[in-house]
Order: sequence, then C-alpha cells, then structure tokens
Amino acid sequence: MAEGLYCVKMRASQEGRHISGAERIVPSAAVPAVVAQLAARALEHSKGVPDFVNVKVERPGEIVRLKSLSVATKVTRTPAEGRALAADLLRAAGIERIDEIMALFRETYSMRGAMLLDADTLERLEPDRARGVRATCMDAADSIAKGFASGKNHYAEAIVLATKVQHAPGIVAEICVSDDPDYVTGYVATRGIGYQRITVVKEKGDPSGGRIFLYRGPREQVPETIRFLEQQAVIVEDVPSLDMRHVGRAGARPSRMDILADELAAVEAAGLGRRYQVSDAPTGPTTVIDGKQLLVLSSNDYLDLARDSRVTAAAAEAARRWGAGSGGARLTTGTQPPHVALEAHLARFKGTEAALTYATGYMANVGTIAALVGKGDVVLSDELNHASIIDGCRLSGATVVVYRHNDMDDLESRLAGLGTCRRRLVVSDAVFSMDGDMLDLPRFLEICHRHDAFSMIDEAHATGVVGATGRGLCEHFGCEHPDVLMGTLSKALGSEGGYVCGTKLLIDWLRNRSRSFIFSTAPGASAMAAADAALSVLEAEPERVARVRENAAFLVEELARLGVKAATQSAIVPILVGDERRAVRMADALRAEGFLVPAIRYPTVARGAARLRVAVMSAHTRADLSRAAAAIARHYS
Ligand code: WAQ
Ligand code: MG
Repeated sequence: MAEGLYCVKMRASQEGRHISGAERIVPSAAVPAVVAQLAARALEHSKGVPDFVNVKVERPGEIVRLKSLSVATKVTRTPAEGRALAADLLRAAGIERIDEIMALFRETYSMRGAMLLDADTLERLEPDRARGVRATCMDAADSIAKGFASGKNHYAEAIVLATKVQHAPGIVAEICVSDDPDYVTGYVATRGIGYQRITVVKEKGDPSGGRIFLYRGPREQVPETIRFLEQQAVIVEDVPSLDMRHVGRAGARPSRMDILADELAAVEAAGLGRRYQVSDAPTGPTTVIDGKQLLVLSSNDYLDLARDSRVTAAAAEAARRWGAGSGGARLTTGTQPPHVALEAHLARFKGTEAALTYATGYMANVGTIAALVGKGDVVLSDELNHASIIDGCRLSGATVVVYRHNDMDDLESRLAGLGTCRRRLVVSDAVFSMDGDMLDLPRFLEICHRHDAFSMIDEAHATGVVGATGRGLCEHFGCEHPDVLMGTLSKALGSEGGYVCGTKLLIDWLRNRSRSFIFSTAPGASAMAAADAALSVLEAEPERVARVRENAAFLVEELARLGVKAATQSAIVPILVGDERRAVRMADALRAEGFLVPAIRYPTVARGAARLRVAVMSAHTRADLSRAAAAIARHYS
C-alpha cells in the first residue's frame, strides 16, 4: 500500500526564521525530480533567500486516505473585512475569545509550524513554542496520479493541510493567514464549514502570517494529536480544482461581481496583476514616476520624435486650425486635409500606391484582416504575432492556422496541406514585438505567391528602425512589397494611430469593407499632422535610424560582456528570465535604481517565458546604456 511511496519534505529558513515549506508524497521514481523541484522552490521565495534548506525523504508508515474538506471562497476587499469574516466563521464554530486569538498572529511570523491552542483557555499546547507543530507527510491524491504536480499551488497545498489538520483528534478549527508578502489570502477551516477561503486578510506587502490550530479535548490526548499531525501519512482525495472555487458550500453561486473580484484575487496571487503608473514628464528617454527620475528603457518612441518641437508644433497648429477632434467617421464628416496629406505621405514613404489611416494600430490589424478573409477562408498566423493580429484572425471568422515562429518550412507545409478554400491570408509581424527578431520576408513573399495567398506584415516596430532609412523590411531585404503593409504612427513616428499601405485596389477595398475604419470616429487632425511632420523629420535625418540600431547593438554587446545573453534585429532587446515573479522582482529592483525596464509576463508572452524587455531609443547615450547593462547584469545573476 505504501509500497514505493515516499514523503518528501522541504523547509527553508533565514536566520532561524521560517521562509517556506512543502510536503509531497510521491512514487520513488518521482523522488529525484520532486527533490529538485522543492529545492528550487526553496531558493526562489518572495520572503527572502534562505540560508538553510532541508529536503528530507522518508518512507511513510501506513497511509490514511481522507476526503478533502469542501471549499468555498469568500471575497473580501480589505484586510479588516477579511478578518471580521474570519472572526464570524470561528464564532460559528463555537470559538469565543477571537480577538485574543487574532492578536496571536503577531507571534506566528517566524514559526515553522502552527500554534496549537486550547480553544477555550488559549493555553499553548505544543512542546516547542518557537517552532510550533508542523503538519507533514501529506499530499493530494491526484498529484500522485499525475506523477507530480509541477510548481507551487498555494491553494491545493493549503486544502491538503487543512483537511489533515481537521482530522486530527481534538482539533476543532484552524485559521491561516498566508505569510507570503505577495499573497493576501487566508482561510478558516472546520469539519462543519469546510475550508472557507478568504481572499483578502492582510495588506499586500505584509510579510507576516501563520497558522493557529484550535484544540478542544483532554490534555492526555494532545501527544496523539501532535503525532497525527507530524507523522501520520495522509493522502487527500478529491481536492477541488481551482475552477471549483466559485461553487459555494450549498452549491450557491457567488454574485457576478464576486466572480470578478475572486478571479482578480487569483490573478494578483499569481503575480500577474496589472496596473498603470503615471509618467509625469514629456515622452522621451527619461521620465518621472512617483517623483523619481527614471531612464526609460521601454518606450516605442524609438527616434525621440514624440517631443520633437517640429512634431509638437505641427500637432498644436493642426488642433488650432482643424479642431481637437474630427467630429465624425472618415466616411461621413471626419476626413480633413491632414488625413489626406498624411496618407499620401505614407504611400510615398513606403513606395506604395495608396495608404489608409486608422485610429490605432490595433484597429488597423483587426479591421484589415477581417476585411480580407472570412468564413470559409483560411488565415495563417505566426505563433508569436501581436495580440491585435490574433484578435483580427479570430474576428474574421476564417479558419485560423498558427504556424511555428518564423518557420517558413512549417508555413509552406501548412499551406500545401490546405484543401481548396476561397481565400488565404498569411500574416506576420515584421519585427516581433516581444522578441525583437525579424521576419524572413523574401521567403515569406515567395511562399505566399506560390500559394496565391494574401501577404500581410505588421511593421509597427520596423518602421523607422529597420532598413537604411527606416522604411522597413522591404528596404532591409531589397525585396518587393507584400500585399498589405501595415504599421503604426505611434511608435517611431511619435504620434498615434495605425495605417495600411498597399495598392489602390486594396485601399479601396478597405475603405468599403474594413469595419474598424468605417465605424470609428476619424483620428484628430493633430495626430495626423504630427505623424506627417515626424515622417518629414525621419526623411531629413536618417541618422536617427542608424543611431537607434547602433544603440541596440551596443547594449547587446555590453550585456554579453557582463554575461547576459540577449540578441536583437531591431530596437527591442529581450532578456529572458522565465519565472514571472522573478522578472517582476528584477524590474522592481532596476526601477529602484532608476531604470524603467518592464517585466513582460503571461498573457503577453507564454507562461514561464517572462522577460525584461528593453527598448532602445536613438536618444540614449552610450553612458546610459552602459549603466543600464551593468544594473541588469547585477540583478540577473
Ligand atoms: N504545518 C503547520 N503550519 C504550517 C505548515 C505546516 N505544514 N506550513 C506552513 N505553516 C505555517 C507557517 O507558520 C507558515 O509561516 C504559515 O503557516 C503560512 O504557510 O488560496 O501559503 O505555506 O486558498 O505560506 C492560504 C490560502 C495560503 C490558500 C497559506 O501558507 C488559498 C500559505 P504558507
Ligand atoms: Mg508561505
């Protein structure tokens, strides 16, 4: 029965203070991997770097199987609300002196285990009060069935623990507050009410937390309770999966807003919460956030044109002359001379017959893809394409075929494998926004031609950066144009909006069929005039293009010299980190030193592929980039 199974226990501490611990029961074949996994986890914890890690492997005695406690989630918005709810739940379990119990969480902070309290007298019952009692030798049944669950799952681990604890002789309740400064959730558990998760019980950033087990029974039984907790091997069956969190005890459904709050708490807990900050300075290579001066290493304003006086003057002048907003859609009353002038200029710049502007790049992609293919058609899309392309593909209703990143052989074979369909479109980023690499455009075009597929590239991060004079991939490769050359006004051109360049036929088609163009208010004249002026600056000062690329190459060299691998074919220099939280911690540390480098995480990139994404500008100095590289290298190792 216990044949071939082992208990694996991990605990990590720093100067005697508990940092993290974990319990698993796994088949012998999985032991080495689980040991490695838990060791890695011990070394990567938001509570700190341990100076002591113990991973212990033990053969368990007889294993007891227990059914999981039921689980309900209570959404709270503030720690005060969460603690009040915890008190109510304990009171419902017949516990009286709740304020005194809650006050004891001040002392659980450095404990490896839990406090064991007499539920009525509040006497401490455990022999070692500094350590507490630790529930060990336990796991979820399905984690064995799956071999072993990878990574860390606060939720399932806590339910396993709580289930075991509630089956220990004399235990009547448990209250837990996560000790992870980034995880603000806790719970109250009893046999009667099950496991009641409380989404917010402490402030974010608060490193305190712990567990209190409440006991009611004869003193002579306490040693047996502790033995059960510390030695009895337990496998917990039917631990509800994360998706079950919304199902209340009596099957009652939480309200619609509770569902949102709960999902959001889970996102925050996973280190994937998002918020914006206010940049209190003109767009450029430096900014001020929360009163702190920062070097911006994350701007798409590659050529430093957003604050260029020629560009801002054109915007101001256009606003004065034509109004702040256009007042209508392009096909009603929203088209003004600056729209027409910019479109002509874009077509000249890219060397196409015509161009069409959109209010944003996102809308340009969505509206163009959906205008070119629909139900019964096929769109082939690189797996690393930007979200706006992905959304355009979905919206189009065409069958979406995703091919391997920049893998032209894969594209070719997928095209060859398509049956007959009316239309096909192949769409790719020109420069990939999170990786900084470049599409193999000549082969891409050749394949599209051979299969009579529309070819479309998104030059959002290529225009102004790639090609000797910043005209993009066609200039870089010296090749013909794809059918659709999409780009943005909001990056190297320092303004806002999106555009498509192509033949007159294509542009006429989009004017008639592209819903995001037709049904949006035209962008304001000032945005158009700004982009027009920026294009003129770019044409007059191509050295800006050379400078941004030299800067990117310089940064890559500096990083390499310091042992950090990075590569780029554009102004985007990604530094792969992997773990989401580590990436966030690195970004935070860099920011504290005056460097604004964003951590890019799921869902922008794949899970476990988090990265620092540096975007270089022509305005960065060598000294800026050297300092940045040194700081990145320091936090990377
Ligand atoms: N036995 C007794 N006490 C323990 C044990 C154990 N096996 N493991 C941890 N503790 C104590 C110890 O004092 C820790 O500092 C404290 O509990 C918190 O431990 O979303 O993450 O492992 O439903 O950090 C609860 C909410 C998360 C989960 C709890 O606990 C959810 C958590 P942690
Ligand atoms: Mg913890």
